[in-house]
Amino acid sequence: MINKKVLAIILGGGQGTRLSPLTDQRSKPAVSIAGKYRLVDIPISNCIHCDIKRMFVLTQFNSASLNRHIKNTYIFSNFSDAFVDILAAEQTPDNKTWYQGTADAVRQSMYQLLNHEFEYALILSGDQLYQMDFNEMLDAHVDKGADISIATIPVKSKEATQFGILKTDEDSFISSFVEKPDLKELSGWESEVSDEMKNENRHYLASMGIYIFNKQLLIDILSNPDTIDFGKEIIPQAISKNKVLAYQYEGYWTDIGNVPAFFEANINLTDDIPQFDLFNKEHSVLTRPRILPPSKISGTQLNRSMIAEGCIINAKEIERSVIGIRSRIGNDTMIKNTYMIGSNTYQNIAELENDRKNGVPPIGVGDRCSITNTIIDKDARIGNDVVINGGMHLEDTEQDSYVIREGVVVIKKGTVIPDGFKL
Ligand code: ADQ
Ligand code: ADP
Repeated sequence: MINKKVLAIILGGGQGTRLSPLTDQRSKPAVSIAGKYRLVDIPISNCIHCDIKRMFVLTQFNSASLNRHIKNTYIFSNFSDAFVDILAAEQTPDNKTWYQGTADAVRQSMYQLLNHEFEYALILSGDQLYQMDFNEMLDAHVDKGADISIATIPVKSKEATQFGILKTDEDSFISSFVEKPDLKELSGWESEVSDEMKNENRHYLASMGIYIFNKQLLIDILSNPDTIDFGKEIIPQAISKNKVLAYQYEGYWTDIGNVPAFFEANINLTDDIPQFDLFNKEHSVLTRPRILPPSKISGTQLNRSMIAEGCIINAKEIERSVIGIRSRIGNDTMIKNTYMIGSNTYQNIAELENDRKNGVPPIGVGDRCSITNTIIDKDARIGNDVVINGGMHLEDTEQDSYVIREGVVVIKKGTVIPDGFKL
């Protein structure tokens, strides 16, 4: 029953610049993943599967789509104490600033958290793809008498620079920690890892940014207003004063906090046996049940693609792509390595006719297009005969209707790409 003593705190994102432009008009937890879910569904589903059902989502701004999604999705019985509440950074008479960092976000939300009884705070990132049983981590935390526990995963040296890297003693307590070390700082930070991890060259233990804190300790630590971030200040300071346990995890886990990683995580879902398994019954990803018709597909050769509900597709070929809810794709169009997020609405015949009269492409992708290595955000209107050929040959750029990040073209939400556009 330890999970009943847990309050989950999901860190829903700072300024969101790394996922821009997907976060320009919505908060990060509301960004769509796999064509029908939202990022916040991942940590919430992990919690629900562990019977941890009291959750706060801390976000930098309150977006309508996040509110609507949470309100319409996570509806619990009146007779349970379960809830998912959004706490957006807000100005109060005592506090004029947005969340300055992860620890500051928790500090500013503390007065809300303390309205609930709990013994352990489970602090989670909102931009990671993984299916994890937090109960095992909680059991280890209690069995070992830890003050703080951190989930860790072995990573390669190339990735180690993006994470908090740590070393442990023989009892798995953390003896040293460095946040995002340079490559040249890495020597001496290797840990003893399993043979499987050794074979994959994953010698460094990284913090997954998943923490369990005993309640009183969290309150005490956050009473120092100079601490802004868990990774930068709190964890490095805590290891000398507290018992900080490393909980080793070796399953699939990936950080999807920037555009290229987000793109890759979505496209990888189309693998024959994807590392993140949406078809796993025990760890299913929960989301809002929408009442959408089945997708209607005509004349399309589909290879290794995922098509969400409510699409109308007449394309010639779709390969290694994820096509989100309510997508409309025209005749003779080819789509490859692309994540089309979908649309919020269907246009009716009169609206389509009106668009045609006004020379505006309808929502979706038009006829005879060729689109590769692209993310198409919601409600974009891509005309006929458009060619978008993303890839490393393109330089990073920021335009009105699209951006390019490490070869991935992102068509912004609701923008118009005119007939004949070529990239
Ligand atoms: P990062 O992921 O780089 O490193 P950070 O940018 O602090 O750390 O983000 C952690 C989580 O908090 C993300 O989900 C982010 O969106 C969210 N977040 C950031 N600022 C926020 C704010 N002001 N308000 C609300 N949410 C916010 C951290 C640790 C590393 C660890 C990696 C693992 O610092 O030690 O290795 O996570 O991914
Ligand atoms: P999704 O999660 O499917 O993207 P959102 O909650 O973001 O849906 O809603 C998207 C848009 O769809 C809303 O802004 C609204 O215009 C429209 N919408 C959703 N549900 C309804 C409804 N029941 N009636 C009318 N419009 C709706």
